[in-house]
Amino acid sequence: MKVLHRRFWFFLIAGLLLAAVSQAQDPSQKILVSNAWIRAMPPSMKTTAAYLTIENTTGAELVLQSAGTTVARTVEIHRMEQVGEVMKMKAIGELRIPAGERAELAPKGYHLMLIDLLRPLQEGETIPLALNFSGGTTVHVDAVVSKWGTGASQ
Ligand SMILES: [Cu+2]
Repeated sequence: MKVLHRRFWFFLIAGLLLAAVSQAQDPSQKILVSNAWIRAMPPSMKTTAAYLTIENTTGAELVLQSAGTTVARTVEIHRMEQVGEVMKMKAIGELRIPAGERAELAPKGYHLMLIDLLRPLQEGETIPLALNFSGGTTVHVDAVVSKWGTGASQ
């Protein structure tokens, strides 16, 4: 009886430790995404942009490789670039975020381009975005549709 008890406690404690360790190792918990919003557009527009802030507390470089959403056929990572007198958008393959740093995707800078919208987005509704990072980590975030942003990342 006594042996059985000891075993019980051993497995209980080992199980709790394992759970704690696996949670600490889940990199998605160390990728902090905030201020996610999508620009509200007239219903005739088939593209719009999503903005958000990604904070990398994983301790290693983080690479955003792609993104997805249920409301657009394609999502591209874009950057605004000065070409002569005008600002132009350019698709970039990936966005690197060094350890301990944050990337602000905001108007006039980096953004996620939602291309071929499957339906018009209503102001105030919440749209799920999936951010796919190198190493197979995906972070899900809800972005609110707004004309002017969340206020924090305007
Ligand atoms: Cu763009």
